[in-house]
Amino acid sequence: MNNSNRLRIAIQKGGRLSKDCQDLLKQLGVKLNLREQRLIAHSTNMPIDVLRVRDDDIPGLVMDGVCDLGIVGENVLVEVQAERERQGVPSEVNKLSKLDFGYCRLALAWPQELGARDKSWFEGKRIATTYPEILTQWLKREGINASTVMLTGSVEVAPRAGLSDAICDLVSTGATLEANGLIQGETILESNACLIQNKDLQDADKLALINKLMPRLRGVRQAKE
Ligand code: PRT
Ligand code: ZN
Repeated sequence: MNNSNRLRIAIQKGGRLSKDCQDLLKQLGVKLNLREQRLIAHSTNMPIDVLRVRDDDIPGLVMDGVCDLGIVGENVLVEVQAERERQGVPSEVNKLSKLDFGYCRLALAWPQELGARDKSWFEGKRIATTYPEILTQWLKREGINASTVMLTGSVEVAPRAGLSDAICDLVSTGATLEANGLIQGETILESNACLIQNKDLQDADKLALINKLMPRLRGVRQAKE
């Protein structure tokens, strides 16, 4: 558990969500002394410490109470949750808010030369993905028997490299799929960044600080509409 009396927030260190997270904290009035290489940034005007880590680590840090809050893509949250549930490790969090950045969808895709295909084509196929838990649950729901090939990067080249028949990957503009000669199929998850809280957080001062920040967050979101 985070026994420090400062509210600890986990955000992505370097990646697609980093700048939006830093901008959001600034809009909430949290002043940070950010030094590039530092794991922890201390706020200079509020009892807040920001932990900068890989996005994949954020749900676990919040679920285990190492951090009180975290900002992460729902895609990563759902994947980690499913994995931990399967392992019987605590996997619940309080989802405080959806955020207005990091939008993407997790979608199936296959080589263009195959043309249009429906879901039944996936029967018996190998699908490369960074999200095996979400994909496996979807395949089960759809009653499709297919195997997953776990890749943490370069998923879009897997069919061409002969590693898989199809892929299940994050898409935002669709340019990466197109550049790799892939057709986009069914979306299996829509995702935004979201703000999560450790579900056992009881420290009154921290909860009071969160209660002070939440109306500001709603204000920031409304101003964007
Ligand atoms: O180092 P670390 O582990 O922290 O970062 P990472 O490399 O795992 O993640 P990163 O920074 O790439 O993405 C962080 C989060 O941003 C993701 O978990 C999503 O919630 C969100 N996000 C939003 C995206 C995209 N859009 C996205 N387009 N994450 C990845 N992509 C990739 C996708 O995997 C594919 O390679 O972008 C490519 C497709 O983009 P388009 O525009 O060509 O369709
Ligand atoms: Zn990651």
